[in-house]
Amino acid sequence: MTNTNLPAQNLPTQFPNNPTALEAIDRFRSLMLNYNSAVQVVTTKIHYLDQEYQIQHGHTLVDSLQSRIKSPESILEKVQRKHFDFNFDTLPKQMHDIAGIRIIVRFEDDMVAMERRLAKQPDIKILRRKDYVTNPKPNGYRSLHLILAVPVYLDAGVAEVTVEVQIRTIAMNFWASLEHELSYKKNVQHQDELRQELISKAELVHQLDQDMNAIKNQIRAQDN
Ligand code: 0O2
Repeated sequence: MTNTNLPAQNLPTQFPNNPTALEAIDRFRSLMLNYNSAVQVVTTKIHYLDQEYQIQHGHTLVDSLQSRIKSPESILEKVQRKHFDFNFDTLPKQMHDIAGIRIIVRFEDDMVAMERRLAKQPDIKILRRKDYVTNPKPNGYRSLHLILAVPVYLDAGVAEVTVEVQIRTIAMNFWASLEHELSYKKNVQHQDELRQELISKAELVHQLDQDMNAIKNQIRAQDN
């Protein structure tokens, strides 16, 4: 997870005497603290929901969980790319993936079960849902993205903080991690051919997910 403490040695020498800059740093730190708190709240809920599911069904829902807070550089890059205003009041309303949690499950059915359980939480609102499983991206990317609003209790009151939750199978995550590597690496030889290969492998991954889900259902049907 990103450390939001700014290294003191990188600050210009006039910073200690510049109240506006110091206030901006404090506001940025407070904002990042809200996102950190929201990630902790949602992560704790997911662990609890997973343990409850295990008691009910005898096996877990979550294979693994990852979380991150976007780095200041990455926030700035997105602000510029999407032409957002860079202002502490509007930023949280425009950028919803500053805090991100990725839930990796084994089967497509487990994605549905996890989404249902999250949606039932009375203190969580689902603001937006992007279903890249039913409607994959042209490059083959599959995942379910939810933008959640969660309450964070502060001295000054309750802040509603957004967290992007991505729910994927292990196979979808395996594919996405390699595609991400290809997208971010410069000067890769045969990039276009590799992209085409990944598009066809995405279909194999999808077929594998469906087959494994069906086999799992047959195995578990014998328990009843
Ligand atoms: P990182 O390193 O994961 O933080 P929007 O927020 O809706 O205005 P955006 O940002 O395109 O537009 O949102 P979207 O489509 O929900 O995707 C955001 C995140 O999903 C990305 O975050 C990736 O984590 C993941 N993602 C989306 N598309 C792809 C894809 O084609 N390939 C892979 N590997 N991942 C994808 P970041 O900030 O780009 O990166």
